[in-house]
Amino acid sequence: MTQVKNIIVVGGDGFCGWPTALHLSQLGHNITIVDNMSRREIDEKLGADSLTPIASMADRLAAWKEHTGRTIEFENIDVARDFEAVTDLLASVKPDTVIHFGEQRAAPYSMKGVGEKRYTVDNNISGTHNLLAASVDLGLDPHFVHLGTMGVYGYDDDGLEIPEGYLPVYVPGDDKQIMKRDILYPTNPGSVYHMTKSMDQLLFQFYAKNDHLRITDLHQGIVWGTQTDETRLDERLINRFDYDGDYGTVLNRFLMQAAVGHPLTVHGTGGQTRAFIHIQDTVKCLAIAVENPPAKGSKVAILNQMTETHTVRTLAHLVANVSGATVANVDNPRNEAAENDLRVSNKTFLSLGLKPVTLAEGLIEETQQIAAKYADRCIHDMIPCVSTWTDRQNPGVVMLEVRKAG
Ligand code: NAD
Ligand code: USQ
Repeated sequence: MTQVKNIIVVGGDGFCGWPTALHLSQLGHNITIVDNMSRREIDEKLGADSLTPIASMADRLAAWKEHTGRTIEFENIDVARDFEAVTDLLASVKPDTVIHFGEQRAAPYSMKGVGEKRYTVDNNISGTHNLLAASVDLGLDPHFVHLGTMGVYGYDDDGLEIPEGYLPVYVPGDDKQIMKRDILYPTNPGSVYHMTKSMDQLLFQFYAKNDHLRITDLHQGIVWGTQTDETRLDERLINRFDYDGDYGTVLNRFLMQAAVGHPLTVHGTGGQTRAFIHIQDTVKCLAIAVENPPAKGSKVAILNQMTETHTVRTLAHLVANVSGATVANVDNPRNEAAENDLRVSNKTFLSLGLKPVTLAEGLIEETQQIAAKYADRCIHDMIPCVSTWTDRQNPGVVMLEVRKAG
């Protein structure tokens, strides 16, 4: 490590934020976690819970101190709603780096209803903007590292390798000369949640241009796995494991479904190709990003944070092979292409030294063992994906609307 940094980890109680905070603390940095615990509250409201028993923040931090002697600070702040607290925090910590994980991150949750759509937009856009605006107002110059998503690119399936954020375009000028411009890759989000990540991109573009903030936007693929080197140290440090129809992501859902004897719920044909990364690589990528801020005055650095692509049906068959689970093709509750190809450039992380952990049986087994160990905590009613993208997919809603109109 070159230099000890003061790092604020917004969303540091969450699935990616918690192991990242531990890893950066282990590397010697001074960490302040900021979280409003909204994720735990949403679970309560949904009647869901992490499959793994996650300790309270106080117990997590005490366990970390016991094992490493290191202190991680914690501030319970809603970065979207409490601008004064955000300002006070930035003024007192004077961070070298602000890592921003603190958004509502489930696509199905963001499509549940008008309340969830509005909450997702208000929370995600205001949170991002408050952090940027407060930094500028205080005259601070932290490096912003934001967790964006591969989903902003969309799944057009035209064979093009998805570049890292920018697309070179060549346009004829008035005098017939061809002019080159690097534009943000045209976004094509597939849910209200993914749309907020597209909107975040414009906030970053503006603040990098106008205020010369140094910003890295990590377009991350679907994260799978549970444990990292640091969370394995003690059960009180265990990471969360979402499996419910709103927050569970596909591979972890399949691993958990196999552990509890539920058929693997492949949406449609399972021909959807998506980008994936293991949680251990997520924390490594964050450490690399923290050490490599863009130069002041340069455009937003956009890095594709993924290590491999797979179709949903390939994953289902892989999990079925190692576990003996059955595969069920269910109606797709989402409005998405049934089949797509996906080629993605991730050359920056590879050039900065990332050695990807790819889908290996060992890792799958570890995650499966975790799922099996806590299988008795599974709330079976929470497994189906019931959030639909359009009224068409949910005739009950249409009928309700018709009745209201009548
Ligand atoms: P998570 O829901 O587990 O964690 C997010 C955390 O942010 C939660 O602890 C929540 O309480 C907190 N939070 C939300 N709004 C807040 C607010 N207004 N103020 C303070 N704290 C707030 O999600 P995650 O899986 O850890 O994802 C973290 C980030 O990474 C998200 O921005 C997500 O979009 C992105 N990402 C996640 C994945 C994935 O597969 N999990 C993939 C790509 C990108
Ligand atoms: N799917 C199934 N069966 C299931 C669950 C999902 O077939 O039981 C399918 C979905 O229809 C979709 C694909 O699997 O085609 C991925 O779904 P997902 O829930 O694993 O991932 P997604 O909704 O895209 O969101 C997750 C995270 C989000 C992050 C995103 C990265 O929740 O925060 O931004 O992955 S990416 O997908 O690369 O945009």
